[in-house]
Amino acid sequence: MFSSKLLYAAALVLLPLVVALFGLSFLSALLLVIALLFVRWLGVMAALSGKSKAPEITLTSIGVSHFVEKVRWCLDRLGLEYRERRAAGTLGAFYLGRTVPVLNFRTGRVTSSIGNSPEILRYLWGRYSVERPEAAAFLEPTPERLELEAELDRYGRNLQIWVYYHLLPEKELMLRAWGAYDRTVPAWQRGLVRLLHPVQAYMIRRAFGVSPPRYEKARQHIETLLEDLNGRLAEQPNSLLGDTVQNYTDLSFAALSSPWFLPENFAGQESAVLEYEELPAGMREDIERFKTAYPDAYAFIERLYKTERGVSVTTS
Ligand SMILES: N[C@@H](CCC(=O)N[C@@H](CS)C(=O)NCC(=O)O)C(=O)O
Repeated sequence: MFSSKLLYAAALVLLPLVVALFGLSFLSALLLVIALLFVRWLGVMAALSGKSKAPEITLTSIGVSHFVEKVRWCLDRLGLEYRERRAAGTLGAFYLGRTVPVLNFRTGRVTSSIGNSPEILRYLWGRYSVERPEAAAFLEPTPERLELEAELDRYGRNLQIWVYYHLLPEKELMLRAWGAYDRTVPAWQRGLVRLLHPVQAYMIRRAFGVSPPRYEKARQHIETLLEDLNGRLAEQPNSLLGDTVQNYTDLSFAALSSPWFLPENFAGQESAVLEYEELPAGMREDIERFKTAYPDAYAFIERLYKTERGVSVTTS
């Protein structure tokens, strides 16, 4: 339930309190420090000796992240086996300074990590274009794909503002989106995110500058992108860049659209994390507009989710 690194960090933080609480002598405190360092060293040696049970690939995620979905989809397309380690939303960002997705993978005897979805996809391409050239071809980062990916990632950030504008006032929906009821999230994190909800909501509001004008600007950016992609797809329905074979930008567009597309069985969860019917009216209005004003983009996302993820939508 707790990772060994986390337990070790907690022990370090609690050590001075233990010393103060029990009025330990200098010698006893020194022995405690040496014991902790010894435990840490044993962990390091176990990892180096190859006896560590760390899986080949682990994806650090939160339940509803569309940036995680972008990477998850590419891992699945590559046919890789990986484990997902799901955390509660917002805790990692504000207390550990890390965003999700993070890809952790064994490199020889050590485990390495990369954060930020574009960098993760570059790593996957670098490694698997050699190991599995055919399967990895969709990840080739051509200049056009990189340019489109940057635009898509911007769309993903605007969608964060869009989601938070609509959902921050809805405590229960927000908690659900942060994984407070997801049993694959460690229980202590579920409890913590519930306890800290007002603080987390405040920090999110500040971090994203969530406000009516900011929402309006984000919605306009979202619609500008949807309009552009809708136009491209009306002419070339198979792929955003007109390729015969879909590439990672196509999957990224579908994945990053998940906050409004609301796929069922998102991220292997048994039902949609948030149901269309329970969303605030303003959010539903926006979703209806995205669907009806950009039908080719919507149909493209729907088709990709159906054919590649075996799921249908909940927005009808
Ligand atoms: N540029 C980053 C953005 C990642 C991002 O913003 N992730 C959000 C979730 S969608 C996050 O980590 N939120 C903090 C948290 O929930 O701990 C990427 O492409 O990976």
